[in-house]
Order: sequence, then structure tokens, then C-alpha cells
Amino acid sequence: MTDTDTAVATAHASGNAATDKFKTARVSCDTSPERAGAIYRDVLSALGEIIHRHEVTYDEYRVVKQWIIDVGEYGEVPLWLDVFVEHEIEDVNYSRNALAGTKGSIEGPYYVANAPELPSTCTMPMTEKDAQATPLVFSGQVTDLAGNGLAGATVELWHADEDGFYSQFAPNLPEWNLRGTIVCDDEGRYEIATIQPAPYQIPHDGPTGWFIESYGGHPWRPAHLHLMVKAPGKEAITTQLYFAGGQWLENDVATATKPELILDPKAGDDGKNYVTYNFALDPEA
Ligand code: MBD
Ligand code: FE
Repeated sequence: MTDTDTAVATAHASGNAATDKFKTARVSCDTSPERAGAIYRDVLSALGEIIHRHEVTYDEYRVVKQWIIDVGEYGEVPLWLDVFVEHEIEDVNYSRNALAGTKGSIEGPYYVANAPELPSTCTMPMTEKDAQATPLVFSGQVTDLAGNGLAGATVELWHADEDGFYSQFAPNLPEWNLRGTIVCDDEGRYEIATIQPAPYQIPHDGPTGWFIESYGGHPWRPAHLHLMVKAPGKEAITTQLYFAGGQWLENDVATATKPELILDPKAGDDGKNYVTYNFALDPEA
């Protein structure tokens, strides 16, 4: 390993980790040839229309071809797709199912299944360095649409540390740092002690960063918590929670914020931030 590998989470290293994780579960679906053909024809004709509208040059075509090769070689396919495309997929699936419960948001590239279980009142696994950050006590209840607490609910929580690093996608962090599967009590309640995450720059020293630079954009996401909430007989939700007044809320590079998903923690006398947020789950489709 070089110094760079151990000191920072490069786009290349975290990208390859995300690609490898994604590949461990080979995905398939039963899309019919008719539907596949209709989607591909529409994608290609939209692309053709854009090429004509902007009179895309041969040099531009070759630059894009090289860039796509680079995205693959750097392992940034999950990163680029989840930042720039996933929010549309999340949106259309939310609307189609007409879910009435807590809003969803994108999963992003850094979810890891099967995080160790923690009791309903718990402290997230964290390093001594993390423990210096502002504590956040996050409590609430998983309910049905009528507000009844749900037995058997779990809340999977994963988030970055103050430096913007996710365990398993950055070097030198304990495997399950700031990741856990919280097993709620019999009424769906939880009280999780963690830390305030900081605004987050997606890895931008690789092709995703060059892409952002090419149009004069920025690589920032507002500070966020990732969650997956499940209960027996209910639709699971994947979502994110943000922080009122936080930077980048209005111009998240991943276009994944929603007004219903913003926390407003209050500082307690003990120097910790406290917030309550409940999750309402729709019945299973
Ligand atoms: C993240 O932490 C994230 O949430 C998204 C959507 C993309 C890259 C990194
Ligand atoms: Fe994230």
C-alpha cells in the first residue's frame, strides 16, 4: 500500500470497494423483451435528439467514450449512477406505489447489508476520534400509517464520520464503524446515540470529479444519515435524514433532499443534540 492508500479515501479505492460490494449480489429482473425494447429505443432516440440539438462534435464523442472507460476502470459506476441517476428511479417508484408513509430517498453506493444488531437503546459503534464530535441522540418510533407502534421493526443506520468517511469504503476504520441494525422495542421505539455527521464531499479525484468540474459544479452533499426501516408486513423504506439550516440542502449534488426529511435537533444542557423522528410504514404491496 502506498501512503495515499492509507491516508485518504481516493475515488479509485472507495469506487472499487463500492463496485465489489455491488457485484457480490448478482441482480436480475424479468423485464419482457417488449418493455426492454421500448426503453432502449426511447433512451437511444433521446440521446440522438440531444446529439443533434447540440451538434455534438467527434472530439466530444471521443472524450465521452474515454470518460466512460475511465468511470469503469476507476470503479465509479455505482458512484456516478447513484449521484446523478438514482433520484429519478427513487422518485418514479415512490409515485407509482403511491406510498403514504415516510418519504424515501436514494440508497447511494455505501450501504452494506447485515450490519451487527444493536438494542433499541444503543450507541453506534464509533472511534475515539468520532466520540469528540457533537453527540446526536436520535429517538423515535416505527409505526403503521395510523400511528400504531410496530413490533419487530428494525432501523438500519449508516453514516459518514466527521471527515466524510464511510466504514468499509475508506481505509483504517473499524469494519462496522457508524453502522448498525437497531432492533426496536415491542412498540417500534428506538433511541440511538451517534454523532452529528458533517457535510459530505463525494469522492471527486476521479472521473466523477472530472465530470463535475467539466460543467463547473460542486461535489457536495448536505450532512445526512442513511436509513433503511423495516417491519413485518410493511413496505421497507430506504431514506435519508438531513439537518435544518445545513449547507448544501438546496443544491445537493445527488438531488436527494426532501423537505419532509429534515431534522432540527435541539442542544441539551449536556452538550448533546437531541431529535425525534418517527417512521410511518405503508402496508406491504
Ligand atoms: C454518499 O454518501 C451518498 O450518500 C451518495 C448518494 C453518493 C455518494 C456518497
Ligand atoms: Fe451518504
